[in-house]
Amino acid sequence: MTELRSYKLYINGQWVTPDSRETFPSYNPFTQQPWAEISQANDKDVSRAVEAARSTFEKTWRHTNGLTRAKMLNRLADLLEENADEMARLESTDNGKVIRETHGQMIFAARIYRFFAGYADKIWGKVIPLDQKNVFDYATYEPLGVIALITAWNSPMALLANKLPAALAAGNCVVVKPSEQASVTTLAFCSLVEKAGFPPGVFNVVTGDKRTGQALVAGGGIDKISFTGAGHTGRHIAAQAGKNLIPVVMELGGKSPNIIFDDADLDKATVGALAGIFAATGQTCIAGSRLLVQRPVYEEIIGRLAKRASQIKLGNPLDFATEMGTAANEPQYRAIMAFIDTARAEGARLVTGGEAARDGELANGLFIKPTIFADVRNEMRLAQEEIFGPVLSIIPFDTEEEAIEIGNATRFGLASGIWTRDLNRMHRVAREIRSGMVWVNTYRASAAQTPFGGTKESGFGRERGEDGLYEFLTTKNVMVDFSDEPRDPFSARM
Ligand code: TXE
Repeated sequence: MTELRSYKLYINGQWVTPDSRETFPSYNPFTQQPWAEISQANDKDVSRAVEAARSTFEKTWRHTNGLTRAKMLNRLADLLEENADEMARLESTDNGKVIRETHGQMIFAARIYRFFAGYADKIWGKVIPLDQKNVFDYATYEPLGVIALITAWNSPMALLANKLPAALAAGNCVVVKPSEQASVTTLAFCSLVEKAGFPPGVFNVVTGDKRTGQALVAGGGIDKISFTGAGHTGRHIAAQAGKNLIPVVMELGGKSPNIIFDDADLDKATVGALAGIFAATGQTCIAGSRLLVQRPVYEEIIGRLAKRASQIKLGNPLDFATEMGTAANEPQYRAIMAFIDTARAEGARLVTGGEAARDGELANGLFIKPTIFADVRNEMRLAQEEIFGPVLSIIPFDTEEEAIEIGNATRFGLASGIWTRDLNRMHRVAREIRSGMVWVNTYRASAAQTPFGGTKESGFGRERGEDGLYEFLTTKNVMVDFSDEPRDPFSARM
């Protein structure tokens, strides 16, 4: 057996042994063997990280000019690109996502760092004209201080890139808590942050299970939390943040409707539906997991999807030819398989997949065949719960109104897709759908410049785009009276 990679905590620019000396293994879901040893941070470690971030923020970082931050962020983007192969290999080994996706995510992450580098020296304030003469008023945007960034296992570096560059461009210090299921890339990233020139204490990483996250959220000393993960965890974190009166950004789950109308370009729509659910093995919050198809093209779309889904190549996530990887970890694998059983019990029609894949090189991995259920009713659990796996529910509809009604009949509101050639319909449906993001004749397309986030139980706050920057800034208003006369509130002449 190869030796495990071993990681300590990254606090104040140093690798630190955890107070408890406790460690835990990280498993490779392709082999189901441990491959890395991760440190379990307790509340003392978390306090040290928060104190380091606070002290750096107060003493130096908050006075750093924007151009300096921009240079560091651009350098970090360069380093991420230069190290994309290695970082992708580490991430695919840790969470089973195929390397063609993790590699693309590293390059896209670099793009986000560059986007926010551009903002770092352009955080303008504004001059506000008032009613009174001889009063000058201006507002400035200032960093909040210390930000806790808590991420999930499905795409650790991409999720971090949705938060970190904006937080740093705005002039904050951070403490990052990656998922205990996939911490390795966030830890490997520390050396890139260091090489990019960020001073010790600006970027800190504490690893561990949910106790570490709880210590970070409850321990005090932080000014905001940005969280990506499960809805039930988000509720705990938001409740605790409420007690401490600190703001939160919540990126939670989804059950996004992907709607194909009968006038759509069916070639494009088929590929979009397929990529919408089977990319990332369905383990993405924006998965187009509810496919709504208008009746005249319903059976045709099912046929096309079944054919394409059964051809998806499962295999070693580290092989660039592999198209779909494993479930990211054992609990997730079991949860997905349980949903497949539920779908059968609920009476949905299994079109393809519906079982584990174990042939040849797949034998030891957590593989699940791309799975499609048709004739799903929107009230079924299959259509209401976030499965977070390669399981598509297809629901038929007749009219545009019905598509909107079904599309919105969910407690989530993260993303949605519309496939049509009718311009008027496209605008009508985009307006009526309750989701933070709408794709038209495309799905799961990303850009650094556009705001990412959801409504309803999918969360609140935005990442990326200009909105993402302002999540990490606070507004200060300054009012200057430059008249020569005193404004005496007790004088009758006032
Ligand atoms: O999430 P968790 P997990 C969904 C998806 C998946 C489920 C579980 O449905 O099946 O979430 O994923 C930390 N206080 N998504 O286990 O448990 C935890 O240690 C503070 C949606 O990853 O929410 C980890 O670092 N922190 C999703 C992080 O929170 C706590 C992406 C996320 O863990 C904590 C991934 C607590 N009380 C999964 N409890 C999306 N929106 O993209 C846990 N943590």
